[in-house]
Order: sequence, then structure tokens, then C-alpha cells
Amino acid sequence: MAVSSTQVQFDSLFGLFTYLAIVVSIIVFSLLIYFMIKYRDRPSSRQPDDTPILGRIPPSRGHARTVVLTVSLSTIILVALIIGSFGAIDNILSPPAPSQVCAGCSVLVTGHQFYWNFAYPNGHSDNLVLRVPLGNSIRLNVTSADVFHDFGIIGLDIKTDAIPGRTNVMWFTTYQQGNFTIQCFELCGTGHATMKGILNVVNETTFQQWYTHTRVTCAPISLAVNQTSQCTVSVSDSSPNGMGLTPKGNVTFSTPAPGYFNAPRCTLVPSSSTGSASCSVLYTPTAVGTGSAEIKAVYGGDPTQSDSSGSTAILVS
Ligand SMILES: [Cu+2]
Repeated sequence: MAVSSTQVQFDSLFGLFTYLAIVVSIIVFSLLIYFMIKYRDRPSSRQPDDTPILGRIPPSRGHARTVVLTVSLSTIILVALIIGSFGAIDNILSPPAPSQVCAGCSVLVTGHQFYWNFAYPNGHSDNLVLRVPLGNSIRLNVTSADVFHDFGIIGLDIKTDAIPGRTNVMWFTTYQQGNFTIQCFELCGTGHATMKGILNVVNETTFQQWYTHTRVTCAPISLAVNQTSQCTVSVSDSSPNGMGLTPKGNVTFSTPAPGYFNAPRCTLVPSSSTGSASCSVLYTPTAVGTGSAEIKAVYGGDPTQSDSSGSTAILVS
């Protein structure tokens, strides 16, 4: 069963080429065998009158009908292949406008050495998982932040170049839930082989609940140098239990501010069955300044369910 519209497109084009090649092969090899048998060497055989002789222009055989027939058949086959190919290209190069796809279905994909970043219109971004809803047209704007990459999704038969300063648009409709491998297809440096991601296709309800309701928050903190403060993160998700989106697992803190978290990870403690959880770590600044803490929530330890990130301001005076 096809998993995407692009796979259907390429499969039917491949089928068109293959079936026409089979028909042509059958005709050519049948005639070849027929003539080999019909004109095999026999004691009574003699050279035909129009046998080509070196240095002489051969006489016309007068088989104009055969020539017209073969040229016409070749033309019909070529025209069918051209129409099929250009039809597929036209479809692939005609993505729906951002306003024609669902909320969260138009994603900016940026290649970095050596990971892919997926940025959604609501500000959510992820460096591993591209989550999309089943049965919807997905529009991807693909670009690069550094060198040439090539963004491709194995299984969906689709890829396009990721070039700095340029955006290539690709689109597809998903037909099957599950995880598919995203891979860079252009040698872009020493970490090229590790430049992978996950396309996570979920049903539309799950997607919309994830897209509109999952939040990570951490209250801004203001503290003095060498004063230890608690940074609490809370994660909320209105998805019902059982959809794989109930927050549980770990939150990772990191900070570009001058200072350190006593423990950069903490375990989310669910506070209710509706999908909210919180945890805290201790932060100690080492110098005056302004910084921020980056927070990432991992759901149940499954990287495909890691969907939330946020940041909080840290003021040190
Ligand atoms: Cu690469």
C-alpha cells in the first residue's frame, strides 16, 4: 500500500515505463525469432536481389509502409512517456499555498551540519522529529544554514536540494501512519552519514492536539551572583491519556547564561491524568548578566514523542 501521494506518482510513472518496455521487448524479440527461423540458411537459399554490396548504393526495397508503421509506433510510445513524465513533474512542482494547508502543515526545514531543523508556524521547532498529520497535504520549505544538503524521506520517494540562500518547496500527502527515515542525500561533511531525522505521521486528532496544546513553560527568574534558585518547568498537554502524548519522562536544561544548573536533567512528575507535569532544578549564576535556559521535554523516553522545547529568561544582578 502506498504511503504517500509522491510514491503513487513515481510508482505509476515507473509502471508506465516498465509496461511499455515489456510490450516493445515482446514485439522486437518475437520478430527477431520469427525472422531467424524464416530466413535461416538452407541448401536452396540464395542471396536476394537487393543484397548490399560494398561500393554500391543499395536499390530501394519499397517498404515505405513498414517505415511509417515503426516510426508512428515509436512516436506514440515517446509521446506517452513525455506526457506521463511532464504530468508528474507538473504535479510535484505545484505545491498548495501555505493558506491551503492545515495549521502546522507548512514547515520550514533547515539543513545544518549535521542535523535537520523543523520549524512550525507557531514557533515550535525540533532537530529530530518532523511530525505531520495523516491524510493532509504537507508543504515543506527546504533551505540550508551552511553548506549544500539534500533533504529526502526514504519510503515516500521524495527529496530536494537544501541550498543556502534559496528555498525549495516540496509537498506530499501522507496515506499511512508511522515513522519514516529522513536522510541527507548529499555529502556535506564528516557527519553526513549521521544527518538523519524522523518523519512521524500521526492521525489528525493527535496532531492537532499536540500542535495546539502542548506547552513548556519555565517562570523567568531573577537572582544574584552565587545565589542558588529553583527553576521549575511545567509541561501541559490536553490530549487524553493513551494517545502517547501525556507528558512523562525527562526535561533537559541547558544554559548560555553565566552559571550552571546543579542538575541539568529532572524527571517530570505528572500531577494529574489530564497530561500536565512539572519538575525543578537548581540554578546558580556565576556572573552578572542576562541569559536564558533552554528546556526540552521528552515524552516517555521515546524520541519521536519529544516534542516540546521552550526557554526562560534569567536575570542575574
Ligand atoms: Cu549530508
